[in-house]
Amino acid sequence: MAGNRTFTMIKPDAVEDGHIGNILQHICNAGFRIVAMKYTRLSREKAGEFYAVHKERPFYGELVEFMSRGPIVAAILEKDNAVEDFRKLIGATNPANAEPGTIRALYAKNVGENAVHGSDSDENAAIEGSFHFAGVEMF
Ligand code: DAT
Ligand code: MG
Repeated sequence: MAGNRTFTMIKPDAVEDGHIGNILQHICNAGFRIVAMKYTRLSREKAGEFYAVHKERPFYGELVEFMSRGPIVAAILEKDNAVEDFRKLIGATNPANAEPGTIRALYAKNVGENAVHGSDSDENAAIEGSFHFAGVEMF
């Protein structure tokens, strides 16, 4: 059965460009409930840990630099079929391939600076949510 929680980050590019409010509005309008949320910044070390699965990829260094260069908004979101529905809402990793109207089509710059993160499985949603939030910060 599909789980009902996913994890997201509004990435440094979208924060720098002033898109926090618009992106949160897309998320809420799509029927996601906010379970947990914080405005924070990843250290290089923490960004490296979060994206450790991509350690061998050629873009890993660039990704860690980018994700630690400024503040982000981290959040846990709830909705039926959350992981899949959220991936649909954000669109493809490369905004050039993202469906019109998706968050990445609207706000992402390129495949590296792509505005938002969305978990790719129920298992990773739980791991990523716990990476950023303690149980007492989830409502
Ligand atoms: P997604 O964020 O859509 O789940 P992913 O898990 O494959 O994509 O990659 C994680 C992040 O790494 C992605 O959001 C941006 C960066 N990235 C992926 N592919 C890249 C590439 N070809 N060049 C530069 N950065 C890339
Ligand atoms: Mg991914």
